[in-house]
Amino acid sequence: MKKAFITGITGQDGSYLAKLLLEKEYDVCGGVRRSSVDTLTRLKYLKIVNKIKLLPFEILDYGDIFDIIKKYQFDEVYNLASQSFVKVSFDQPIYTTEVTGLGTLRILEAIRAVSPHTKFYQASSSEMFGAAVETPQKETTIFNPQSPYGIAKTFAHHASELYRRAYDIFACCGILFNHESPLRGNEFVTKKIVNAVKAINEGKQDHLEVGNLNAKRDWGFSPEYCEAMYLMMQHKKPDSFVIATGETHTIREFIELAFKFVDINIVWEGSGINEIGIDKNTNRTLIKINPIFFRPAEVNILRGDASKAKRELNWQPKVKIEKLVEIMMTEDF
Ligand code: NDP
Ligand code: GDR
Repeated sequence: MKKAFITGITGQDGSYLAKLLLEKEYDVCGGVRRSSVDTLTRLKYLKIVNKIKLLPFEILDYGDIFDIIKKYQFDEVYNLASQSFVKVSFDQPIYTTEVTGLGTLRILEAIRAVSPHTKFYQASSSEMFGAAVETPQKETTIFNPQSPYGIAKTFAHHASELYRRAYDIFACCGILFNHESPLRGNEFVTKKIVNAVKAINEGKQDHLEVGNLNAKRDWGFSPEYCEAMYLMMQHKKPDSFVIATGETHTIREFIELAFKFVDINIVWEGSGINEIGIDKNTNRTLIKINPIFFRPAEVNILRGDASKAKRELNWQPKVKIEKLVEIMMTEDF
């Protein structure tokens, strides 16, 4: 039985990845940091919390990481722990870099020192492309990050590739574009929209406030992206792969699709921060712009080219935006 360790197991991807590895009959361990509130809700929702060995884990603490990596001698470590909210990374750049950047290096160092046979997966991000120098973005596209989060992920990505080259560690990097699900954190734009549309439709919320409507993202479905992580770790050699749908859509389009799901057609009026979204039938204002959701620097367009993953891993995304909206509008978490 293979033994895997997932950092960030309480998050969206960590939960789905744990489920996938359990289905593949792995012995799954997960790192959980201490909290005064219950952070196991996703694992409980998926009914897998009792099948996982949960280990106290803090990615800022090298001693903690070293002891775990030395003691368990895992076959595979998936590093998903991160301060993953781009907007917060502008408010807490040093903390974000400690967790998301140096955190990765701490794990790589422990593997190098005491468990070099362990395969390592790094959760790299399309945010590394930032103000992208070409579209679509692929593995060879130069990074141009636009946030402290993007910079920290770029550092972690380079560190992972260096440990692969310099120390022969099986270090894979999945350059994953945005991926969503019912388990997505409430602060990310897709889940925020879906929650608001449901609440507005049930008369529990007056309207939705968002930031930049025109940013474009390549949105996929988290469980499918976790399958790609697993496939990378089973590949004959460690490598880096873009994982994306190849389609890009604006925040505006996502909002329109979510409202359409509850039979509300949105029309837009005005421009800039005065733009509003109106219910075509009732003329009621349902969407407003609030500048507090703008970022000091924005990533305007991301669209990935996953041909390498299709070719070498036989990985294909099936869920595109319409289906994704349907899944998120239908399933409540
Ligand atoms: P989430 O924000 O849902 O989960 C982040 C996880 O990291 C949580 O389990 C959180 O624990 C844990 N964590 C945060 N800080 C620490 C810390 N100091 N020590 C230990 N654990 C910590 O992220 P996702 O599941 O969406 O993403 C998984 C990974 O993939 C992240 O690294 C993210 O940056 C990256 N990524 C995500 C993409 C996406 O679209 N979802 C795209 C590309 C990359 P807690 O529950 O206690 O907060
Ligand atoms: P992102 O995701 O920054 O791409 O990072 P997020 O959903 O936060 O933002 C996507 C885009 O939507 C715009 N936007 C808003 N965003 C939020 N959160 N709230 C709003 O009200 C709002 N209005 C407009 C943003 O400006 C942005 O352009 C996600 C995270 O999962 C990262 O960890 C991951 O690495 C990348 O995806 C790929």
